[in-house]
Amino acid sequence: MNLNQATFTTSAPNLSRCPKGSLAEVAFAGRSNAGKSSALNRLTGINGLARTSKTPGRTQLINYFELDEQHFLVDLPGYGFAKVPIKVRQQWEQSLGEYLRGREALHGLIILMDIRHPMTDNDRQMVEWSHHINLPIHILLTKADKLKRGAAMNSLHKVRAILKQEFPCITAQIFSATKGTGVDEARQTILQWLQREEEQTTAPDSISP
Ligand SMILES: Nc1nc2c(ncn2[C@@H]2O[C@H](COP(=O)(O)OP(=O)(O)OP(=O)(O)O)[C@@H](O)[C@H]2O)c(=O)[nH]1
Ligand SMILES: [Mg+2]
Repeated sequence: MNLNQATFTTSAPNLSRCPKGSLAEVAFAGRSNAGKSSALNRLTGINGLARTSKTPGRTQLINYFELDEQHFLVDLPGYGFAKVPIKVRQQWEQSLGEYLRGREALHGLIILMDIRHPMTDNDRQMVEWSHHINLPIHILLTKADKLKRGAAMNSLHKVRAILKQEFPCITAQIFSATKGTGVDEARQTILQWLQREEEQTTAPDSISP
């Protein structure tokens, strides 16, 4: 499987409108403006695949990108955008909750946080919620190019220290869509999650009588 085969499939307003035939998918979540769409473009190597914007809150739908008919990358709407009306926000939180809890094909969640201010209250809520439902999580500390190497590593160590204490299964790395920092590491995690289904479906053969 290759991430650079991604093509836009559909935009779904809620769980019931998400594609039916998905066996495995990896979703990207994070605050508005954290760099989800930029990361998707960088990781697939396809400029303009996911729309990026300087205006936070641009992506309001669950955007699906197909790798093949059964494997998808998913760009989720950003959270924590204060200017979104409360009703819209509540509706979105409900849709997001339904998606995270109810989507069997969801094999892992990439949570993106701006490396300059990671683990905001909203981020923590997202992490706690996803962790609670046993969803594998990998954190990308984005926009690492905005900090000097030492400061970026400092932020990574701080986040890792929190994770070690509270969420030992969750991993984190630095990332820059602009410079390409951390792309290989992130791709490895995503591909591993996407391929988990095949391992599970082939496993019973080896123990059959
Ligand atoms: N310097 C720098 N800027 C970045 C990076 N990633 C994203 N940006 C910028 O941050 C802004 C937001 O990026 P998006 O990828 O649209 O963010 P998003 O998380 O998809 O935002 P929403 O869809 O609104 O939730 C854009 O102006 C990007 O160019 C990065 O690695 N480095
Ligand atoms: Mg976006």
